[in-house]
Amino acid sequence: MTAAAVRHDYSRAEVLALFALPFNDLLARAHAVHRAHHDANAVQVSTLLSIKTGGCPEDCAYCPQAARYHTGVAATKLMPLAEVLERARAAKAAGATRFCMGAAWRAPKDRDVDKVAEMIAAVKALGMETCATLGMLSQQQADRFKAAGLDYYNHNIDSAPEFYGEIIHTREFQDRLDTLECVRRAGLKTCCGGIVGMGETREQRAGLLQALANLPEHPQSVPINRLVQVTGTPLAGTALLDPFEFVRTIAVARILMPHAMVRLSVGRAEMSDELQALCFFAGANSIFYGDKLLTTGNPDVAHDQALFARLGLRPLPSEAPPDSASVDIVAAA
Ligand code: SAM
Ligand code: DTB
Ligand code: SF4
Repeated sequence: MTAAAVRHDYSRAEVLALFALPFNDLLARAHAVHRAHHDANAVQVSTLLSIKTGGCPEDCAYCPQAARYHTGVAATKLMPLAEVLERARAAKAAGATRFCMGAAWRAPKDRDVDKVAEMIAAVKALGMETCATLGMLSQQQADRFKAAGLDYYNHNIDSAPEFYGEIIHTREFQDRLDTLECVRRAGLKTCCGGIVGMGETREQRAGLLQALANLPEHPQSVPINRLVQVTGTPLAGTALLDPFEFVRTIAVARILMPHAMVRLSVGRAEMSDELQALCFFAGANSIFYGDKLLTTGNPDVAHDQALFARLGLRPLPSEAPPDSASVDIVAAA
C-alpha cells in the first residue's frame, strides 16, 4: 500500500474531484490510504460528558444548547469534580480510553479555568487520555490546561469558510483559527472537524475538508459530525444528507489527512450498522462511546460492542500512562 503525502496546499478543485469519483474508486483509494497508515480493524473510543450544559450566549444554528433557542435543554452550573470523576471512572470501565469534557461556553471565564484544570488533572490520574471542548481560548488558558494534563482540545471549524456566516453570527471563522493556533502553541493535540447535513453544497463540504487539511498542522483527530436536528434550532427540518455523501466525506477526509484519526462522530444514533460499516471501510477509526453525547443520544455501549464483534473491530489501546494513586487524594480533597 502506498503511503499518502502529507500536504497543506489542496485546491478546492482537487478536493471536489475526489468527491466526484465513482463511489467504489473513492472508497478503494481511501481504504488503501487507511491501511497504509492505520490498523484497519482498530477504532479509538472516547466518551463525552457535558460538564456545563445549556444557556450558551452563541447562536450556532445547529446547537440545542444555545440559550436563544427553545429546545428544552435546561441550563446547569459547572458539574462538581466528584461527579465528573464518577462519570470518567464509569466511561473507563465501559472501555473508553479518552474522556472529553464539554461546556456550553463561548469561552471559559477565568473563574472556571481552575475548576476545569482540576477535572483534567483528576481524569488524567485515572489513566485516561483527556480532552476538553470549552469554546474559544486565550494562549494563557490553553497553556494552563496543558499544564494540568490536557491531551486534546476540540475546537471545530464546522463548515467551509464561506458558509460559516450562514450558520453562526456571534463569532467569525477566523476566531476558530485563532484558538486553534493557541492550542497548537500550547502543545496540545488538536481535535478539529465539522458538521455536514446543514444544507451545505458538496462544494461547501469540500471547502470544510480543504480548510481542515490546509491548517498549518493536520488535526490529530478529525470529527465528522452529521447534523443532529433538534426541534427548536434553526436547522431543524433541514433536508437529510444522502448517506453516501456522508461516506464520501469520510473517505475524502481520510485521503487528505492520512495520519489523522477520523471520527465517525455525531449522528450515529440515526445511522444503520451498514452505513457505519461503510464509514469504517472509508477510513473512520474513532467513535464516541456511550449512550449520550452532550445533550443528544448515541448508540449504547452494548450496541457498539455487538457491532464491533460483527465487524471484527477492536478498541484502540490507550495512549495514556497507567492509573496513578493521586486520584483518591484529589477526590477526597
Ligand atoms: N461550546 C463549545 C464550542 O462550540 O466549541 C464546545 C461545545 S460544542 C457543543 C462542540 C461541538 O459540537 C460544536 O463545535 C459542533 O461541531 C458540535 N455540535 C453541536 N451541536 C450539534 C448538532 N446538533 N449536530 C452535530 N454536531 C453538533
Ligand atoms: C465533536 O465534533 N462533536 C461532539 C464533540 N466533538 C464535542 C459534540 C457533539 C454534540 C452533539 C449535540 C449534543 O449532544 O448536544
Ligand atoms: Fe454554544 Fe458551542 Fe452550542 Fe455554539 S456549539 S451554541 S458555542 S455550546
